Amino acid sequence: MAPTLKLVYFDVMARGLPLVMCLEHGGLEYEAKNVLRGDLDWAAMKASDDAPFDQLPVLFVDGKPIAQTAACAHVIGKIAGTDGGDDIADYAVSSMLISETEDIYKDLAKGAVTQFKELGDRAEDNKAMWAEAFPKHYAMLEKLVVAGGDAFTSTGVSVGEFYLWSILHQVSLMAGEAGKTSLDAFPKLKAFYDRVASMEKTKAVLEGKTAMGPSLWGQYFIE
Ligand SMILES: N[C@@H](CCC(=O)N[C@@H](CS)C(=O)NCC(=O)O)C(=O)O
Repeated sequence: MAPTLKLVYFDVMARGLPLVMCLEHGGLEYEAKNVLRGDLDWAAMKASDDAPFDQLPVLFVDGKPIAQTAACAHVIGKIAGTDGGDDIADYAVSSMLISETEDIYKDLAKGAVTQFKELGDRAEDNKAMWAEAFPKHYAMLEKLVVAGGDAFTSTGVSVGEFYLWSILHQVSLMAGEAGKTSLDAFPKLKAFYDRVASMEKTKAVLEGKTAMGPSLWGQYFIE
């Protein structure tokens, strides 16, 4: 029997988007709680054993809390059968993409202006993020796009791909506003991004038609 799943997160895309993408594209039933919407008391949850590292997201699998976004994605992939499974090459690529996305996330955390963090004395970090970090990540990813010119795995629907897409999407929203890094210079990566963006389940996620509800998708990273 499929395990029961409950995702707890805040009111922003950030680390919620990759997990909702993995859950929805994996065709899994899940309950979602948004602590900023008041679905539950985050302070009380933090004080309990339900937040293993005092942070969100937390994915409850049959009531057991799993923390760390990457770990949650791996678990979702295993449950949904979208982690590459017995195909070791696909499994490896999907796993690599999850770790690579975390590296991009680190650059964002260092250089980006967010809903809650102003630029302050990080002007150089912000410049380096746009001029060096993103182009370098994108160029390396471009070389890994293989299947059909718009996918990284033989299925094109692994958790690693949805995880990566979720951060590309958030960077694209920033880039759209600031006009600083565009996927246009990386045609295969762009084809991948566009393919996933055009999927019906992705559209439903972005339109807020998921268990997380319409209020989830505030843009966390601004510029
Ligand atoms: N390494 C963790 C980082 C999680 C994290 O930074 N969570 C932030 C929100 S994105 C958080 O819970 N902040 C609220 C708090 O610390 O109270 C992961 O991958 O999930």
